[in-house]
Amino acid sequence: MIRTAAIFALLGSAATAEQYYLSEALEIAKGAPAVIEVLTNANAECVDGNAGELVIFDDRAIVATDLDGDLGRDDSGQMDDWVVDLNYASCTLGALWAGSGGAPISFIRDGSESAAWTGGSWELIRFNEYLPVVILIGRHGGACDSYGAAPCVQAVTVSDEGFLTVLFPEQNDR
Ligand SMILES: [Ca+2]
Repeated sequence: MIRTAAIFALLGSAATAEQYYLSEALEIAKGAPAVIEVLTNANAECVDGNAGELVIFDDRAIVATDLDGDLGRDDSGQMDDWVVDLNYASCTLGALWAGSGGAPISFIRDGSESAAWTGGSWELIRFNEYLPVVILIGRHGGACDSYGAAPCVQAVTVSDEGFLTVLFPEQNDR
């Protein structure tokens, strides 16, 4: 039994390694104009930079989720908030955006409202059921006024107020 589970685990990780390109990527989120815009712009960046075309090499590049806490779904039944993480995409002739601080990660609310930060990873947490989720983004240490690989994390909330994050963290006055 243990051996069977291990084999399935291997198959699971292999399935995410399949590459695909812009046309297939657009199919994943065709009801979300802001996702289409982010992907189309990334492809244009590859073309304009003579770096080929956009290639996505991991399913974590385009994820449907709930960011604003409304648990909304689009016409096809998918969650209507999205994350497009270019850490899992590249240009066919080489990455243009991957640096020591990661790549642009776009967060899209209800398919249409988007904001992006450059980072290496992201995660969602929820303080409690009455609050929207909190997006945690692993940023370049420079964004925390430290060295590049220092653990630097930014928190963002998504709600009717838009994308909110602390602008002046050094101010502790009430
Ligand atoms: Ca939503």
